Amino acid sequence: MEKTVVLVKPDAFQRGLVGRIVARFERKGLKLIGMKMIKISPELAKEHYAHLVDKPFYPGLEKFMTSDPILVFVVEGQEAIEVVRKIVGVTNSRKAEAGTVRGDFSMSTGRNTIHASDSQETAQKELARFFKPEELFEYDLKVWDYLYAEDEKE
Ligand code: DAT
Ligand code: MG
Repeated sequence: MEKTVVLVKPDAFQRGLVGRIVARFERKGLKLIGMKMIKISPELAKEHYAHLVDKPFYPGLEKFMTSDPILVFVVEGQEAIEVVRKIVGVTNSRKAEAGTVRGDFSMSTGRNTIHASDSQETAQKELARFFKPEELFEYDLKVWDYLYAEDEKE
């Protein structure tokens, strides 16, 4: 079953949105399998945002992402990567659909409250980047039979 990584950014901490953001994923029926607070170093920020380091806004992005702790968590579910990106909404929160995290909680691109892996390859890399194997938990979700029909389970 697919696993994907979510980061709750410093703006969400400052604005008291962390719990409400996590709740969006729980209520959808995604299984939480790892969660912790971390402080991102400049080196880790450069690795995580390698596709953006040459952009003019990168110094501000790094300063923001390393300014305060973040929450990092992993959810598991069928097609979890795509499902989570839909819940997150598009990068510019002003264009994000109402009902998405960014669409409901933010007015900004640079302060858009949340990050989520955007592909299977990225999810794999981000899992390894942020979590040790022993920080991810395998456990039975007792409601599994009510989240998925027989033919939707692996
Ligand atoms: P996403 O976070 O939707 O995957 P991304 O990977 O293109 O988007 O960019 C990562 C983060 O970088 C994004 O959440 C906010 C910041 N960012 C992207 N484009 C930006 C821009 N034009 N101006 C300011 N910040 C930007
Ligand atoms: Mg991205």
